[in-house]
Amino acid sequence: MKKVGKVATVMMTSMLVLSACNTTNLKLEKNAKKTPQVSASANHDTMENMSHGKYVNENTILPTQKNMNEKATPVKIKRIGKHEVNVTMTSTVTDVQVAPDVLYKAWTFNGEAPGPVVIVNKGDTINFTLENHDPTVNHSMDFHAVHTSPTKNFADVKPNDKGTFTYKASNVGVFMYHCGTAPVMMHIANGMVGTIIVKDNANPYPNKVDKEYVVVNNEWFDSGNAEDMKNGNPSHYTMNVRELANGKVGDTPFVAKVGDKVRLYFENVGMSQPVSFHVVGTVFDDVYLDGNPYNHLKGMQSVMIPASGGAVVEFTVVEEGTYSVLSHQFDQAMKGSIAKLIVTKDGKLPAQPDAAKH
Ligand SMILES: [Cu+2]
Repeated sequence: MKKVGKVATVMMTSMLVLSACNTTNLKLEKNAKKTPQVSASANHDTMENMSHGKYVNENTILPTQKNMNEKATPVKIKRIGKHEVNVTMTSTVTDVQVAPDVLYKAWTFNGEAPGPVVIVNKGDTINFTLENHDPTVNHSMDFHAVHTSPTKNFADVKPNDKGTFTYKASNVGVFMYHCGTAPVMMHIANGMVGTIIVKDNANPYPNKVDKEYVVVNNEWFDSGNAEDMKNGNPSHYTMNVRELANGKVGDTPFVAKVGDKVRLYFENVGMSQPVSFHVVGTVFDDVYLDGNPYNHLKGMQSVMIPASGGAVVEFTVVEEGTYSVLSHQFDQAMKGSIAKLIVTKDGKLPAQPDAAKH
């Protein structure tokens, strides 16, 4: 698991244990020798080291995808003008570990599930290219951050082909992206989801913050079965966390120091369920629904985020401790919609983090 922080991971908690399920906290939990948690990763080092697993979605894997397991690669974002960026992503098939000895053959963007965080600036024209490495299935990209014709610019890209689409990111905020190929439900449930953040550097959020993280909630269906998806009862949730440092996505642990003001870019990429987003032990001093500065709320305990919705939340951590970042719908938290923010005096990880309480 040594590189687990460098790729997006899918981590599932056991029904019996409320435990961390983000990349960094997996390490913490292991170090702390707590009750073992069920974890998952799209990381190939992990794959190589694990014993032979069984795909939980075995019955739904297409024969041509059976031997595919493409390595995670970073999203390519190249600025070609003051207000123009080229973004290139792949659609592919990647093994995702959903529990010890249990694999999910996922459809992914860039070999990650959820896919990589994309960051652009307000007003940018995005030239988006999707390289479809899947040998059998069409895929596409639906960015919630743009105004465009879906039929033209969210169009399918055929297997082993690529397509380029152009649109503008006019609205600041935190948005979902997903594959929009029919049946959309299946492409979303199989892992083709992620987060795009549109920043406004000319008019940033008013508060100065010490730490920024991207937190992404997702749903999984261990059968891979369309009927289960239609019934909207996920077997697992995940809460992935990525650091944002100097505007770039990093992989440092989910930590803060006492007195820090923390900003979370939260996005609910799950297929169907709303999420009651909450951080144990604090109050959201400032909330911007969908990350838009005009949607400003104060003093919120929990924020209801619809499927596909997002929010920017800010709070200050005043004491040391382990702060659960979770859906307060506890059926979801018990199935994995929980991560843990470690707060220490110096902002460094302790050898033995204390147990979360709620
Ligand atoms: Cu797709």
